[in-house]
Amino acid sequence: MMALTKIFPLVLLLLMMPTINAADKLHVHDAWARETPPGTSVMAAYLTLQNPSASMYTLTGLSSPDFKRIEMHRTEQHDGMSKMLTVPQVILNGKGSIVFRPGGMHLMLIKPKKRLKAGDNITLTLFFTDEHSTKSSLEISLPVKKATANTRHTLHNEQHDSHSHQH
Ligand SMILES: [Cu+2]
Repeated sequence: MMALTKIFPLVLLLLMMPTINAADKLHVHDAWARETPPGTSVMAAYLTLQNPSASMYTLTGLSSPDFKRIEMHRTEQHDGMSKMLTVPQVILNGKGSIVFRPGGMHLMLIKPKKRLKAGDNITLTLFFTDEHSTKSSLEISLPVKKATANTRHTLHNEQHDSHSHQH
């Protein structure tokens, strides 16, 4: 009886948790979203995901209360034209990292629910599955920033492409 009363609160606690959150082990660095002019329907965001564990994760998608939807994109050069392709999921190897950066793989934040300016913060949830198909998620907050002189030239292509986005 003694043991049972000790175990019961723990069982209750486990039941109340939506998932055992394995993604908490992952590290996020350099997360930011690029400020866009008023009326723009897409924003690009960047971050580095680092996996200090030996387990493999698959990033299966993202969501945000601030946007209608989030897509993962890859910029590719085709006959001198740059083009964005949707990436359905990304593998994060054990001890590996994924980099979303200007000019490469990036996050496309689609249809903001309000105008977001430099200094604002965006909440993002990243969804993962592990090797055992166990789902987990990671919630992060990232700042909206103006593009710096350093990133502006690489951003040109994405900015250009976002105008031709069909959403
Ligand atoms: Cu894109």
